[in-house]
Amino acid sequence: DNRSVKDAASPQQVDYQKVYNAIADILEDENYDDGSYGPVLVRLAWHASGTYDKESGNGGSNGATMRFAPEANHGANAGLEHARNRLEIVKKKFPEITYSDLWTLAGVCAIQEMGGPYIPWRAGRKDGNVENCTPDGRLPDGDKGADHVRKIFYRMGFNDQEIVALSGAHALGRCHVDRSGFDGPWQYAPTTFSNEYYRLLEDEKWQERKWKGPPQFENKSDKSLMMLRTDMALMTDKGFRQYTDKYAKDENAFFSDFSKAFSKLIHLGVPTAQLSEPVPLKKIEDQAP
Ligand code: CCH
Repeated sequence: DNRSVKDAASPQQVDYQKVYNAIADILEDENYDDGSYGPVLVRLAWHASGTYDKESGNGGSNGATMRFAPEANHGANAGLEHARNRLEIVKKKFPEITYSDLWTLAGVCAIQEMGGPYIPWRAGRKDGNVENCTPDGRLPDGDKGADHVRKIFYRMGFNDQEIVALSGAHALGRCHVDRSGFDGPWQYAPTTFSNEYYRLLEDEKWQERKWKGPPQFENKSDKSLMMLRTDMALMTDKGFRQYTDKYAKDENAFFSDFSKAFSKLIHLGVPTAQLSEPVPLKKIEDQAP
């Protein structure tokens, strides 16, 4: 219903490279987690977008409806207030950008600045109202298997190869007991984007962790890393495994496929007519000093 969607500033009025640089400026904080807000910003962009339902066409990043209580309080979104609050610093400097553009742009910035591939990004998302909130249950549960993962991601319009590529984002960040109930990082350098997730899935021995928390796996060698059941499915399910093998061996293939799949994710459900041409967003290291 377009009448309930506020008109945003025309996308041409915003200098997105400046916004990008302002986000890059607030990524690091030695007192937060592993020293970076990057991972939780990637999770925000993903959860804002991953509510998309291709049948009804609703959900997705257009709207930024996680600002409102029903969606902010969905169990899957626990902890994302850290990301949303951090981005308020940038929103104050650039009030003309919509939240929905800001959150997806922040995901792109975080991935690129943590060493990941360039991600094509278009501007033009409009912020919605509380009525545009999606129902709970559209995002995946970590304690389930391949069938659940397929059901959730097929609903967004992704195939097996894209599911495996997107999951490589778990190279970043960690699980927090007070957010999801799960605990720990997937790899040893959780603020560096790489194909480590696939390599460790295949090269480490994984066993069920014995603890009071929800079911998760730990690596036998030093028990400092974790995998969710949904992560393990990428190794145990034949349809997924071929791509896990490929990305474990070939980081360039992973970077290229991740870039396409993540770009698709953050534009799901946004009417094409609303979107700008792709906006070139340079990494800080590639900008003239
Ligand atoms: Fe994820 N993810 N994710 N994930 N995720 C969690 C954390 C991150 C699942 C469950 C969890 C994707 C797919 C899945 C990130 C990016 C992506 C956590 C811990 C759970 C649980 C949350 C906490 O406690 O803080 C499941 C299940 C699936 C699929 O089946 C996809 C796709 C992406 C992005 C492309 C990132 C990044 C994090 C780390 C967040 C942080 O705060 O460190």
